[in-house]
Amino acid sequence: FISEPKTAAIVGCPFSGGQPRVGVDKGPIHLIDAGLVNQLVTLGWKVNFDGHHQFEDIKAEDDPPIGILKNPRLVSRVSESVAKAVTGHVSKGHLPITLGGDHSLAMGTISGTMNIHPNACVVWVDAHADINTAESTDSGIASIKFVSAQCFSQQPGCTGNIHGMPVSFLLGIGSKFSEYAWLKPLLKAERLVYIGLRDVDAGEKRILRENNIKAFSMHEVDKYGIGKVVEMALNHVNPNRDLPIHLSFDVDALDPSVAPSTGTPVRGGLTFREGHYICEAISETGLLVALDMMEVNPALADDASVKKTVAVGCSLVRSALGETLL
Ligand code: EXY
Ligand code: MN
Ligand code: MN
Ligand code: MN
Repeated sequence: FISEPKTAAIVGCPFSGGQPRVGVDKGPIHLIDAGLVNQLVTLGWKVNFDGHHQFEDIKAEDDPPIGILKNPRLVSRVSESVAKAVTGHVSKGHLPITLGGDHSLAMGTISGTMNIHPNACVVWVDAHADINTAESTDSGIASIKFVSAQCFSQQPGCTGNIHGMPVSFLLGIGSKFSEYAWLKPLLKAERLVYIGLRDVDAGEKRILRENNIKAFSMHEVDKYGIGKVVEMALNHVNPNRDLPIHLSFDVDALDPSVAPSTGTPVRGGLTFREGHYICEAISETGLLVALDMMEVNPALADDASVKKTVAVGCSLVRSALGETLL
């Protein structure tokens, strides 16, 4: 699916409107400043990067919540423009690498991929399922009286931060909002698989069950090992290994000891090698058509932690683009 000479297009997205913490908008700037472009050139890629993606700004006072959704218009318009950029790259046989920024951007990246490859499958690597709906919100908060001892969530259920919701928008489940009319439900539940989950709200668990969505939590990673998990995940979404793959990687899938600088860290995550193995195995399929590296927040934690998180973000991208150990 990628034309020769193989070309990557960096879509740097300094955007934080899908969540409340400042600093995640600086993630792409740090990843680029760490030398990502040259690292990919060294791997044999032609790399297109002509500055970070520019968004229109919508002032907070012009963007009041719609129901529970926070910054709804801003998130919608930014994702829509990211979708256009990604569609443009994919249509030319280039591999877009979207650097977040928060994970609400994946509404744009995955729509952008699926506009060209409607049969693409999505591998979503994350501590979280990011599949809340406006409804799972209230039901979540009303039905849970405790937070799982394993979870760090301050608040059970959807918070209205749209980075916890992009997957439901992509699947077309939950209530529809006219501001998101551009977002077509192109993704089918059977073409989606998760790896790394460990902080899933009660309402989200119900959505996963009701829609028969395949998910490999950290429990399955412990039980089967990462090699078997990736094989089972691909067998589910891509049984004949002939469909294009969109890999959406939230850096918080990694254990906080490996990737501390992120807004919603959850202990018990993927090791450094497990994270890289996923990227290597997907690269080996030769089917990767788009990649997201999301939720690097250089404003959180000390300098050494920031360096470590940015470095691991770059090395995950390199692995997905074919860097091997030997
Ligand atoms: N499930 C929680 C919510 O919906 O607010 C937490 C979501 C965190 C999402 C991070 C980006 O992966
Ligand atoms: Mn391009
Ligand atoms: Mn996420
Ligand atoms: Mn996450």
